[in-house]
Amino acid sequence: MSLNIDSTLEDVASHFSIGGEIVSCEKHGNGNVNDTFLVRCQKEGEQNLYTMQKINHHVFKNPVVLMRNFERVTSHLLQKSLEQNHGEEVLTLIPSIDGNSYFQDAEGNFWRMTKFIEGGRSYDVPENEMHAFEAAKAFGRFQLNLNDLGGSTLVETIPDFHNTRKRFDRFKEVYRQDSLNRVCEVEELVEFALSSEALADAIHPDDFPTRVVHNDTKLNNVLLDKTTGKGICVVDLDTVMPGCALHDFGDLVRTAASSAQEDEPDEKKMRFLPNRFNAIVDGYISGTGEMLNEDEIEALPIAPIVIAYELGIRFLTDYLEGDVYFKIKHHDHNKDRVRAQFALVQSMQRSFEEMKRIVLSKK
Ligand code: GN1
Ligand code: MG
Repeated sequence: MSLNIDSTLEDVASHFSIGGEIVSCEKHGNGNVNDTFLVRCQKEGEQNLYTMQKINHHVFKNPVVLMRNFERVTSHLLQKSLEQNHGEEVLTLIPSIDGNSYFQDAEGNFWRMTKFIEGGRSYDVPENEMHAFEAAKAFGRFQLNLNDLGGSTLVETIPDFHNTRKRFDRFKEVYRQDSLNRVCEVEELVEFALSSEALADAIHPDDFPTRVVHNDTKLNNVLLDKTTGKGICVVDLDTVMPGCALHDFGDLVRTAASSAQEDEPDEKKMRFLPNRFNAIVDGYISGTGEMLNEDEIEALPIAPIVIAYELGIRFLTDYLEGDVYFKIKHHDHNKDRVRAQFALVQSMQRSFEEMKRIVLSKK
C-alpha cells in the first residue's frame, strides 16, 4: 500500500476499515512518545469516533512484533472481560483495509486504529481519593487478568525497560561525555542523581515473580468513567510485556499520589500525598486479589521511590543528550520534569515510614 509525501491524516485514516466519510482528524492526548489523533467518521447518519496512533518507531524498534503483542493481550483481556462481566472495556483494534492490525505508509511509519471509548476520561492528576482507588483497582485487575497469559507468548518491545541499574549506568556515561555541554546547567540535579545511586539497586526484579505487566501505568493511561469515576479501560499497551508488578504499582503512585503534574515547573508544588497512597494501596490490593506474594507486598513502599528516581534519570539523560526521546514543549521541559521527579523522590523519602505503616495496616 503506498502513500505520497503530501498525504494527510485523513488519507491515513482511510486505510482502515471504518467505511463512511472521514469528517475530521484532531490531535489528541498528551503522550510523550507516540502521536495520537481522534478521528470522526460519518456513516449512515451516525458519527463514529476512533483513536489513531502513529507508533514512534525510534522508540519501538519493531512495530510489527509490538502489534502482535497488542493483539494477544487484547484478545486475552476480552475473553476475561466476557467471563467476568465487570463492565470494563478492552481496546478494540480496527484492521487496515488489507486486514492487518496496522497500516504502514510510504514513508515507513506504522499506524494503528482502535475504537474510541466515549464514556471515559483520563486525568493527569486525580481529583479525589476515589479516582486514585479506581485507577489502582483497574491496573491491579489488568495484571491479574494477564497473569495466566504466559509471558513467553509476548516479545519485549523495549528490553530492560525498567532496569534501573542500566538506566543509571547509561545516565553516568552520558553525563561523563557531556557532548552538548549541558551538565553545567543541571549540576544540582546531576548531584542528586549520583548521590541517590543506591536506588538503582533497590528493586532486584529477580527477587520477584516475573508477570505480564503494563510497565507504563501513569494515571492518564487508565480511562475512568466520566460520570461514576469507575475504572473502565486500561490503555497504552505498547510496553505490556514480562516484568515486575512493583513497577506498575510504583508508576501509578508516582502520578496519582503526587500534588502536581510530572512536569510541574515549580518543584515546591510537588509533594507526596499519603491519603492518595492509602487509596492506591486499597485499590491495587482489591484489583489483584490473591495474586501478590509477601515479598511483593513488602516492597510496595519502595517501588514508587525507585520509579520516580528512574524516570528522573531518564529525563535527565534525555536533556543531556539533546531531548531526543521524550517530546518537549519548550527548551526547559525535560529539566522541569527532572526537578519535579526528584522533588517527589525526596518527599516520598520523608514519608517512607508512613508508607510502610500504611502497607502494613492492610495485612
Ligand atoms: C512515556 O508514551 P507515554 O507518554 O505514555 C514513557 C514512559 C514514561 C512516561 C512519562 C515507552 O509514556 O516510560 O513513564 O512517558 N514511555 C516510553 O510521562 O518510554
Ligand atoms: Mg506510553
